[in-house]
Amino acid sequence: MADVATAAKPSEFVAQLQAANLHPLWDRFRTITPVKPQPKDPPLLWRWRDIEPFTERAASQVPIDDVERRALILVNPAFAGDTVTTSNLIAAFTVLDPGDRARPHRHTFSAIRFATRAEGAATIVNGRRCNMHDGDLILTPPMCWHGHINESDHRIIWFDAANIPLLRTLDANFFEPGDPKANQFWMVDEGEEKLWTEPGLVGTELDYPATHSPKYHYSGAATRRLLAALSPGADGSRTVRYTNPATGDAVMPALDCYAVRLSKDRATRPKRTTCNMICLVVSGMGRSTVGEHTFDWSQHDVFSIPHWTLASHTAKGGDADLFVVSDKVALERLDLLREEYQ
Ligand code: 1HN
Repeated sequence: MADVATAAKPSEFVAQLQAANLHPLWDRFRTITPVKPQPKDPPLLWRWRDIEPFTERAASQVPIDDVERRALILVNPAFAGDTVTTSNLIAAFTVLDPGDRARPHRHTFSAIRFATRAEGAATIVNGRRCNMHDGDLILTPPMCWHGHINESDHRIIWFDAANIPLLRTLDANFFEPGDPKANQFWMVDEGEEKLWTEPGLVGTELDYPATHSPKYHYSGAATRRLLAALSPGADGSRTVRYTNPATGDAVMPALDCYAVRLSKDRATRPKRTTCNMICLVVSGMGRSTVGEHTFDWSQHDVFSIPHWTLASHTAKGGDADLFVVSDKVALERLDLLREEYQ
């Protein structure tokens, strides 16, 4: 029995524990072990028509030589001012004027570009030139050197995504600048990218990293052909996963990409998953219900599907294509992926 006269009151006891760098588990067990995931963010839609004027201003006010990248990041205010789109992920739009070069660098986070209006731009990845065409996906895997160039006569815009917030949580980010004056960086052709353009054919003596896709450039035209060839599922949707051609796995260690085609007026079955997703509307129009929110979207709009939030999508007026970037492979590798249909 505690000596009632001398026992500290619970709050005093907790204060004394805290002063000794100890916490009681009993008063915070439910907080630190919630019965299900608790996303910080409600889903959010960013409309292209609201973003576009800022891309114009960024291009005219921010000289590319003064900055690492001229990108506008889509931020959810639920992260209290932190630069996060949804848990583990950020998305952005990059704008480059004719002649602009975004200098070479490399880093441990994984990133992608998806060409929305980027005809005439190129990303150089590890000495391979990847010319951007409509709907192309270009990977910049961990620690691969990359820089961007606009050699067209018009302003170009593409969609970016990266797992920077995940690497910040893990505090595992390393960054190395390249030499901004090294002209030879840009003087390359497609190089070894040609080794990875024929599906199902792999050179037996090739030396390539097993940790991410050895293919960096995925053609939009090929993606659209495959989407058209697939039979729609029961809910009218078709999904293509971008994969590492050497292993069949996700393209990068903690960033996973998908192309989805929705059939007109067919709602997908409401689903929730422990992974986080950011959806770019590639073409068409439609409506998504994500958690408590319903969004009407059209081309170049972006919306988030935070983890463990029910989502259903419907194309309106015709079919619609979405590009989806997610942390699904990260959850899979930790054996934390759970998916549920309503
Ligand atoms: C990024 O890493 C690059 O490395 C470009 O080329 C744009 C936008 C948001 C987050 C990371 C790049 C980006 C980005």
